[in-house]
Amino acid sequence: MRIIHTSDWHIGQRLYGKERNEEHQLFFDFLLSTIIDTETDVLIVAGDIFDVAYPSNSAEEIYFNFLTKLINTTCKTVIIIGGNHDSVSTLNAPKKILKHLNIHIFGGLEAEIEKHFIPITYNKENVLIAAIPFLRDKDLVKSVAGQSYDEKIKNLREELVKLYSNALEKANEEFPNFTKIFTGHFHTDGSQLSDSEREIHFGNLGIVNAKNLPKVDYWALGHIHRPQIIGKNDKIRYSGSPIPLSFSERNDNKLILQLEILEQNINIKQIDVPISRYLKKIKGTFSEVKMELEIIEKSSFILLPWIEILIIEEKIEFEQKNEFIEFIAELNNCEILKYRFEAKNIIQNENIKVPKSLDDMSTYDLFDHFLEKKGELANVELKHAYKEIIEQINKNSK
Ligand SMILES: [Mn+2]
Repeated sequence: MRIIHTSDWHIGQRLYGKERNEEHQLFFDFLLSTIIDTETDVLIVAGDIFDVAYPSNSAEEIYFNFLTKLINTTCKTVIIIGGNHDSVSTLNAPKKILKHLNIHIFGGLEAEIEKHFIPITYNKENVLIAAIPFLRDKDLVKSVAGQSYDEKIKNLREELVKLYSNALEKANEEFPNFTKIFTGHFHTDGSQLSDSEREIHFGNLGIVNAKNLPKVDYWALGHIHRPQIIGKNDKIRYSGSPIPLSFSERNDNKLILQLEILEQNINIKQIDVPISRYLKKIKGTFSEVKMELEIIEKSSFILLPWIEILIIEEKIEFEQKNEFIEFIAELNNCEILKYRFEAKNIIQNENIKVPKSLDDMSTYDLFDHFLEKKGELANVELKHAYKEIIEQINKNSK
């Protein structure tokens, strides 16, 4: 049996306001052809299907088009769980009808854990997938009055481990002799982050120690955008996001994981996702940056490269800055997503002082900025309360 594990698609994501739809479409074309070429039987998507709770029509179209194309392939079972970015109700809306196509959606936690069990038998190979989504605070504990923030977090982590241990116990009773694959969308201890998982820092649950997780045959995890093995155990894995979601991920190897299960042994293979768009950061003086920009080869990639620039000079002359803006406007081998000037010495002309643009800041960054001014940057409790408010607003604005 062949299974593909992927996660953190974040369909509909924007980078400095730019749509990523073309990149997602190219990824789905690649995923589809990989599934067909390798005769994959099962697809697992470990959360963060969409970037926002209420995705745009074009984001939904990309998603449903892909699912439709899967119907005529060897991939007869699709398992999709909700991540922290997904709205449970958005993801679950087509759940009933998709179930008839063997596409199993778990936007949120069901009342009974057994509802998350998907037993699969192909070629005499028996696999049980426990498709458990991102767990929200309310799924884990009722809030207890008078409990400190630290106590609450500790409690949440313990409850998460308990929930999974209980799931494994039930799975062993109901499906003995099945290979057990569990999904999860959470942050484990020791994982390497990039810039695009900002919600983590406001994390409900914080970090789970992988050592405490029950021993299953494979953990198909989502939430962290860099692909990685956790705790040197190659059966606990984050597949990472298929496209770089921030400039900090520009040098990451983006991939999907393929599990080959034979006589209950799991063999794991990484399959690289081709880069459709090159992301590059350039830092230097005016002339250094110009030189680097000129040598970028457009033709090496399907889509136009996207560049982030930081110019550092002793002092920045107004004319020089204008000249540079004209220069980048005429480039056709790449697109400049963002540029910034920084003078090493005292800035002489007030006009060239570029404050951090609001466009570059998320709601959370902005709140961080506010906390910093108030000397409360380390106050996780306030961050947590803020996150709850933002989530409530997003929910109500639909
Ligand atoms: Mn994510």
